[in-house]
Amino acid sequence: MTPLLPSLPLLFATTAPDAVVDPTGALVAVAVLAVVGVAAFLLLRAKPKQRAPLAEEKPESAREAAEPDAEAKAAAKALRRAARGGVKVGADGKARRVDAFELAEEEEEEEVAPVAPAKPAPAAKPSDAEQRAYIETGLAKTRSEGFIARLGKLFAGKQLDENLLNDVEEVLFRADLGVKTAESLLKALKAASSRKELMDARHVWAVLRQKSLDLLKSVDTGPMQLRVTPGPAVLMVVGVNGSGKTTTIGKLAHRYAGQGRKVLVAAGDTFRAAAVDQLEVWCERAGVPLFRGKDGADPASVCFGAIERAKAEGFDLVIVDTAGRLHTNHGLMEELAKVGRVANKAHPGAPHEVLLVLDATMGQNAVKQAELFRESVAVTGIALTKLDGTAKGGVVLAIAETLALPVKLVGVGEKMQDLRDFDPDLFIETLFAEE
Ligand SMILES: Nc1nc2c(ncn2[C@@H]2O[C@H](COP(=O)(O)OP(=O)(O)O)[C@@H](O)[C@H]2O)c(=O)[nH]1
Ligand SMILES: [Mg+2]
Repeated sequence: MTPLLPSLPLLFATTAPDAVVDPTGALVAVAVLAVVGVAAFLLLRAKPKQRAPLAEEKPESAREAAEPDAEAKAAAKALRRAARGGVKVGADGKARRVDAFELAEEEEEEEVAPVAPAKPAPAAKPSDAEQRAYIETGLAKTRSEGFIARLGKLFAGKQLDENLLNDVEEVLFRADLGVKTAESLLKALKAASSRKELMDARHVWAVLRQKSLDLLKSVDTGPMQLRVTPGPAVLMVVGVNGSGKTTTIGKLAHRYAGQGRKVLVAAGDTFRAAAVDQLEVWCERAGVPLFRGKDGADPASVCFGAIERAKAEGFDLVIVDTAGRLHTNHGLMEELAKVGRVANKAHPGAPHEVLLVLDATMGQNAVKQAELFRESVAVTGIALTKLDGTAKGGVVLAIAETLALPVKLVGVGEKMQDLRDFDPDLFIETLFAEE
């Protein structure tokens, strides 16, 4: 037996040395661990209580993002805050606790704070560089994918000869320039090449540029005439659905209101309820009032009412939106003609401008639409929209040559400021700019 006894501690020493070698020490260690554990447990439980107001902020704001009803959410939040008080960061940057009463009072003050009425931001006149940048954006696709790109490839490093002229002819006739414009440009090139022995790319571009500019200047381009005495000036906006009438009206309202003019918009597209709502959004953005008739009202009566109000209240300008589609084209054209007649009855001389909105992406179809519209209303100018999204920028030339109508405005995007006065020199210079 005895030889076994000394070996017992040894045996335990290899498996659990401290606990068994010194049982008193082990007991002390267990007691210390227990005390530390209980203290830590108590501390952890106490922590959320101490930081209650801050700890609750987070889940609350997470809920805010998910809750759809903003007003109900704000009211509930105010109640919760008022009930428990909270923490505020003062001007000195230090946090301090505030009681429920103080917080509730502050919340109330915030709610009744007056809201400044929406005022249109002044529409600053764009600088030359800005104007250039916009037109470059508008013509980027025509230059990189349209007829300009195709012509560029043909001329690169070559002299103009009979073969090349045949290729040029094909490109011009396939472009959205219209037959008349393509013929005019080709004729100018042939005439120039017969006068000159050799014509390289530079000469060819110069001839095309000059001929195109002459075409555009053959119609009376320039800003719209919208200052009349006695006022208001009346601008009627027509065009097929989706061409960009409402958007253009919003942009124009913003522009003229920004120039300090008193603008009233008339919701004459009574055919679609959604059209009036869309126009209302644009008017709010532009900070101008909208004159709307009853649902399904006669567009001519809306136009009449708007002009009467404008006369009575001293407005400078009335912009009249119109429908773009009825059951038949004939019905639409009749309706537009009537709106024009009634405007004239309400205010002799009105409408002072009839702006036809054409979607540039429609190319030659836009020209056909214009031919139809001008049979019923005396179109005075074109707003060519969506130039930014198309390679069919050449349609500007077709409009001048085929319709002899001036392009007055170009739309180069969907934002408020994306509408520019048409500048023929800048347009042609940008279109035919050499790399
Ligand atoms: N990219 C681009 N989109 C435009 C332009 N003008 C209008 N649009 C868009 O064309 C669509 C139809 O415009 P809208 O004003 O409702 O046409 P309406 O039916 O003639 O009143 C909308 O999605 C507009 O944002 C423009 O100049 N450029
Ligand atoms: Mg519309």
